[in-house]
Amino acid sequence: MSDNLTYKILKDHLADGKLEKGSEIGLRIDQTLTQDATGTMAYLQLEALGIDRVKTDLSVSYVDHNTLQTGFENADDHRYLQSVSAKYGVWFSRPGNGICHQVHLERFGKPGKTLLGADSHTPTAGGLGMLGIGAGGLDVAVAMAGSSFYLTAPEVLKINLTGQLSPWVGAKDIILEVLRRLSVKGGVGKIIEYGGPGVKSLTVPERATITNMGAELGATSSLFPSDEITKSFLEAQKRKDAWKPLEADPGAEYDHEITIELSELEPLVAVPHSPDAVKPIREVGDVPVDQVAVGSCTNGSYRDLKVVAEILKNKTTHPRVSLVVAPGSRQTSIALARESVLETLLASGARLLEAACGPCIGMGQAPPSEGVSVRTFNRNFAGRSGTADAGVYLTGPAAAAAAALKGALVDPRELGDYPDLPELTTPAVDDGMLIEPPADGSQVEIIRGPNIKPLSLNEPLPQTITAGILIVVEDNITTDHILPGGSKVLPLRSNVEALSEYVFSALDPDFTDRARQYGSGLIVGGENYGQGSSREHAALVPMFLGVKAVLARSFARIHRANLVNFGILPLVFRDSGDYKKLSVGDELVIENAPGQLDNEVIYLERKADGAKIAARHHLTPRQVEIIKAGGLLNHAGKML
Ligand code: MIC
Ligand code: SF4
Repeated sequence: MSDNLTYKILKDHLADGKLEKGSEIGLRIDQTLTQDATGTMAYLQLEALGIDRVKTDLSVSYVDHNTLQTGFENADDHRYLQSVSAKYGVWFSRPGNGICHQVHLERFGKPGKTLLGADSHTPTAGGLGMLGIGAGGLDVAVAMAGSSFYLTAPEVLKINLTGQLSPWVGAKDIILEVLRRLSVKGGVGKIIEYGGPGVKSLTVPERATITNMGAELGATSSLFPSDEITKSFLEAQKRKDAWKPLEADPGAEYDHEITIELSELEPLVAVPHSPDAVKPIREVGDVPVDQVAVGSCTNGSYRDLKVVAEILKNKTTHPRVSLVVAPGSRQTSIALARESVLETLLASGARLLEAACGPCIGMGQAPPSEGVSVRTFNRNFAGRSGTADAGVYLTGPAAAAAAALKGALVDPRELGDYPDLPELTTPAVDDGMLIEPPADGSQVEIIRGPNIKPLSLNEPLPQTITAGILIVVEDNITTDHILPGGSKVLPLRSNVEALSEYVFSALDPDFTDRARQYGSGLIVGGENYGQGSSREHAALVPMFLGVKAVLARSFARIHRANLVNFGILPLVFRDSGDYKKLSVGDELVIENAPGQLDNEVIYLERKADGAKIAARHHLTPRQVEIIKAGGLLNHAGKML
């Protein structure tokens, strides 16, 4: 039988279940990655699982999110992560070494292997032909402990790339075009495979820009084939042994197929506040711009920053614009210095940041009030930049540089000839900031700061759930709404009680008080509830506040899995009109909750008038057991 690339890799890693679209399968995980914002919790969970050493081929712990050290908390967490990594056999990428996805692509990724990461942009590895999947920290901890990772066998969407990009149009415009066509929920339940002749014109970092932002489509993963271009990338990284060719069989079948003719694309932008609000820049300009930010796991490669430097060469940024540049990896920073690109950037007025997530997650560089920020990043959700009323526009690096120069959003083609960009043939490979774990970690002492609090566990599912509606929210609520990032909140990721003050804080400042008052609560959501990041804290902290169920029109994949992992029932309205009938304060009762889970549809009754709401749980038998146990940690503890 002829397989597509996705099913080839899935087949190779199938550990449990039947590889049939729509059914639950268990996958063998070769590699894992964590970052510091999700990692502290993930390693606390790993410790609780009681193993001696990770069972994967390779696991890496990165420090890239919480690098702004405004108090002891982040630095303490880094120390914890370094010690716990050594103890359990995990590589440690020190703060300053770069963003997990870019460093992993450069130093560790392998075509045909599986990577589970505690970060939603783990599919970046798909640029190498590696199946990267984002998940909650607990799922990653369980995979490090040697268990399979469970997911629904996906549909596969093929995106055929034909023709060649025009000057001034780049990889970012390709993925923005996909977002324009498919929307932020267009990828849910799917893996996206890129193919066609246009693939050959894209380097690995460009492919990684595209697979990275597949996360914004809600896709489970995105994949490019592994070819001669992949081979030269790995050779340049001094890792030629990691290469193997990999592509779909001739005549492979797909569930959906679309074609993008690259020569028809033009410079695009996602306007505030959603990555799928995509338009041609020429239709949006001239918006005055206050800040331009270049970098992130989407566009932090050498070439991305080189384009910006070439455009700004011998010029100074516009007086109203603050230009910040954060390379994606230390290797990139070193190459930029070596090739004098840094000199050009600094001479133009760029403010240089360390190789880390930085402004992308609101770790510094918040724009001014009502400011406009043009960013080469992947998310422009309201408030994520750290300024509640700022508007973030997402573009590729050439358009970002044009905005920095002109002080307004402009079509970069107005700048004239596209600069000549010779390929960097010798990257600055340097693993000096990667610490290999000792062969025997048993004597390593784990260092815990006072901000690291013990894990919170849920109770097993009770017979009867009585819960008050705490909030009713609209469609496409992101995990940034549920639990914000930023320099104030992120340092609390290992302190659930302190974090609980911030749940839904931007949408409803009384949420936490109400949750405490009710003791047992329920959240009502619209479509695609929980899109965006993989942060399991968006389930864990509501669980801590007594949330028992989320009743929504539909869910984003990772968040739904996180709810299950923490014993919160993810319920979908059977009759979506019922959404309108519910309000804050309504008390709902689920009688015989464990028993009802045996049925496809379960019923909630409103106490005040006896009105019945029907909901589907879509839980697999394995997930029902997890919910009954009060979460995956309780359940996995029993299984391991
Ligand atoms: C993000 O881009 O939102 C993050 C911060 O990288 C998150 C992870 C987190 O919240 O720690 C993600 O995308 O998963
Ligand atoms: Fe970091 Fe931003 Fe990428 Fe998330 S999206 S991993 S915060 S650079």
